[in-house]
Amino acid sequence: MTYERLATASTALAARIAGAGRVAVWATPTPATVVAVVAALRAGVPAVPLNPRTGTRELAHIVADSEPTVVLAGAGDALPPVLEALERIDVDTAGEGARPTLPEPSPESPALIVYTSGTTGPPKGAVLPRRAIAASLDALEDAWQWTGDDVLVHALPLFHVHGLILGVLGPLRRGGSVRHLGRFSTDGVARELSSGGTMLFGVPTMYHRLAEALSGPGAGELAKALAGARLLVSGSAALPVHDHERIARATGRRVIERYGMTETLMNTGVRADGEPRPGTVGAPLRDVELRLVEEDGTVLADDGTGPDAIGEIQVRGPNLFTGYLNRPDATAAAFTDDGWFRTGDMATRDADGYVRIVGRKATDLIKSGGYKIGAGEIENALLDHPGVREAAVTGEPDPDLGERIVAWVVPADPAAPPSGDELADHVAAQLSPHKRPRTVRYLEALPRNDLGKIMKRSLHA
Ligand code: MCA
Ligand code: AMP
Repeated sequence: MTYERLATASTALAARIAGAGRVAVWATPTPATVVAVVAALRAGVPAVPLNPRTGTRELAHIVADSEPTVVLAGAGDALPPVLEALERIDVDTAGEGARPTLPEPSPESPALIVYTSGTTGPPKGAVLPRRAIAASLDALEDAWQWTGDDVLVHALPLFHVHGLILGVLGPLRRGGSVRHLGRFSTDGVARELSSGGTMLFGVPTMYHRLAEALSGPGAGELAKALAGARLLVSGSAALPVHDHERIARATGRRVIERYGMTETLMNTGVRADGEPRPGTVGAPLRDVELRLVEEDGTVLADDGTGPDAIGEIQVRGPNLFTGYLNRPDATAAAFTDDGWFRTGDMATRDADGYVRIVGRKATDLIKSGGYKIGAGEIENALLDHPGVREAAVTGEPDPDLGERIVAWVVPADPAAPPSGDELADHVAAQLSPHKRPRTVRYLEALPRNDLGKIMKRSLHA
């Protein structure tokens, strides 16, 4: 799709949705989604990107919470019943019409509402103002010398920050291009990078699969394609050093990492002209203030914090969200009194400012395939299944997904426990397929302390 076509189609759609309170976007990896999001941005109407695979319970929550009046979808998309009450507009990627200059909404006005999981309860809607998106993308321009000549290749879903903001709005802000693979494949990456692609964005699971393919048949083509890219960037979770090294050995090229969060967009990154250092996520990006804070509130010094000094990453800057939709309590809890956002990520800092993420404060947050998943939401869904009496969910290390969701279940009837597949299907249908347990373990009782709280650490023991 050319810029000309995108401008015409999105302006025509913007005229139709102008004045709507919020629009939901059925975010398939297609040009229709791009036209829909751009139209919403041009109209100044906040867009709520929806994962088309979201299950009934989670989708009902998102719709009730964000109250969109319109849903934008591709012409052939079948929408679930919960969206039927909304006005549906089929996105016409060939839409025609005049192209009046639309007024630029204020920088603080909400652009996108992106749902993200916490440790307990259903996902919260992070309200992202235009200012944050612009600031974060411009900081990446600075860090990566990202220009209109860049051709970005990726296969990230378009309902999260990584794929939508970095992966689509990023190239648009620079006047560059994007080639979305539709779905991830190592062949697709090789094909696009060897025919003009200059940058690859992906989550660690994708780089792990590239590392695997680099030792299989057809490795030569893939290695050449990766070696020819200007930048290979990984984010959304930690890329294990082992995969960093395998890719470097096979291609002579180093993957660089950046660290972000739905609420903060991008915080740190290794620069294009910086030293790639596996195991680190680089230094704070332009205009991002970052500090490490110990449990007792002590702020670690910027310099001289050795590798043993661990603290929670707190950030401040124009890249931050404005708050969680309808959740002033959660918003207040996420910030310190002086406006620092508590990320919950634990890190150390090298002498030159490179940040190393070493863990997470909450054990009840799981990162699987680059998706953030709360143990609590899965436990609640499992408890809804008639065959489950008690349930606890943990994450276990997984070479492909980073972490794998494990469900510990006390069956209602020990003689006839629900199968692992049945429970996985149940969670996929209620929440999302990527939240389904990959392993189910059956117990007679969950280990609890004197207060009745489940002791998750003893589960693994
Ligand atoms: C399997 N499937 C099922 C079931 N079992 N569906 C329903 N019920 C079941 N019981 C389906 C899946 O939906 C999927 O369908 C297929 O089987 C395989 O699924 P799975 O094994 O789960 O995943 P995968 O296809 O191997 O996906 C790996 C992936 C994916 C491509 C790496 O995890 C991914 O796209 N991750 C990106 C996450 C991301 O963008 N995170 C950014 C958020 P089908 O094959 O048809 O699809 S973080 C962020 O934005 C911050 C700001 C940051 O820092 O970036
Ligand atoms: P999300 O809420 O899905 O936006 O995920 C944000 C979280 O992903 C952060 O709080 C980090 O825990 C994690 N994350 C993102 N990028 C990286 C990275 N490069 N290395 C390690 N963790 C990361």
